Amino acid sequence: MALRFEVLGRFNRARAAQLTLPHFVCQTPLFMPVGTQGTIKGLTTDQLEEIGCQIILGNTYHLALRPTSELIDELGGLHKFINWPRALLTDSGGFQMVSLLHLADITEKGVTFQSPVDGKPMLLTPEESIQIQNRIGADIIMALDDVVRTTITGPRIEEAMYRTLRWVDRCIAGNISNTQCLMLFNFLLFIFFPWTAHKRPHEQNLFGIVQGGLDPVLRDICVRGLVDRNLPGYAIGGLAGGEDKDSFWRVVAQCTAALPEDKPRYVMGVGYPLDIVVCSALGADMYDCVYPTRTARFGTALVPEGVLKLKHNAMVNDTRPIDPTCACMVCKNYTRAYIHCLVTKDAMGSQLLSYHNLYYMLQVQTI
Ligand code: PRF
Ligand code: ZN
Repeated sequence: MALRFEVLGRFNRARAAQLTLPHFVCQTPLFMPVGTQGTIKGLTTDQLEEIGCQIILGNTYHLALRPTSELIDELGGLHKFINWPRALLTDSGGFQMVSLLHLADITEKGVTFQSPVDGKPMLLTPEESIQIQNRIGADIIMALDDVVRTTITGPRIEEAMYRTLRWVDRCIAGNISNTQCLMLFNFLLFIFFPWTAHKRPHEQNLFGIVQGGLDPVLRDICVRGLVDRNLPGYAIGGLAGGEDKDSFWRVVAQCTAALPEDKPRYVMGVGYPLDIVVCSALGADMYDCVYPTRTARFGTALVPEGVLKLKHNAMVNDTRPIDPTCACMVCKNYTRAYIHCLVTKDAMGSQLLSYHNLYYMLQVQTI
């Protein structure tokens, strides 16, 4: 296991912990901004460090298409490629395919989809997802899961949960065999060409993902199955897809209560400030979401009262900062009137809003 998880303090079910990863020592609860292609749209890695970002998320599916995992590997791994010294996590790709490409077809072998590059059918298997993630080199890699919307009912939920458990075994086996091959390769490389050895696959942590829709019996089977496999961390998947808050929080409460105390718990795709506070109170530690940066590109700022729409006409001559209580660089230097003027007209508008929104999220995680 290439991580250490030390709980530093508890309040009822909530905990604050130190998560030591190969590239960074993180404090939890933590929020991971999503950098689909490796980069967070509109922000430099220096700015991300400046606002206290500890770990960013990349997507296997997008990175495998462009620039390709082979190229990232050849150029020394994703950390080096994007110039990010801190921690990285890659998602396995299945969820992105199913959510982005309605034509994706899931069978026992894997997920088949039409390549957006040349339209040819492509198959992503659990073994391939792991191989790609091993090449990318993130600190945390995710098992390929069979994701279904929580709003559907019937036998498909059960099928997806059991398939997720079968696929996690293929991911574990693939990760072990790639790791062994690469360790041997690295050893030989180190003996003959020590300056070229950069791959450290044994320092990656494979997390399993709990599925099972809104059904407590299925969630219970999945949690137990994953805990038996003794993985370094566990994610709660299949949520934040249109179900009501009560059902969503109920599933999180059930899973966090059953997952081990001494391992990190990651709720996938969650990024509304309220959900982060509630899930952290229920004992979750990690989150990711495109919401803060996506909503910034639509001209919306996150503020303690909720949201502030910078496109609104009322901003035309408003000389206050986005949030007078915020200590970020944007709120210290720019007025709402200026950002209103830029928004939709100049990339700087969404860059400034993304900076503020991520700063806000990274403050929420420390409350
Ligand atoms: N699985 C994976 N990635 C995800 C999710 C999931 O269930 C979600 C939750 N809808 C967000 N991202 N692999
Ligand atoms: Zn601010």
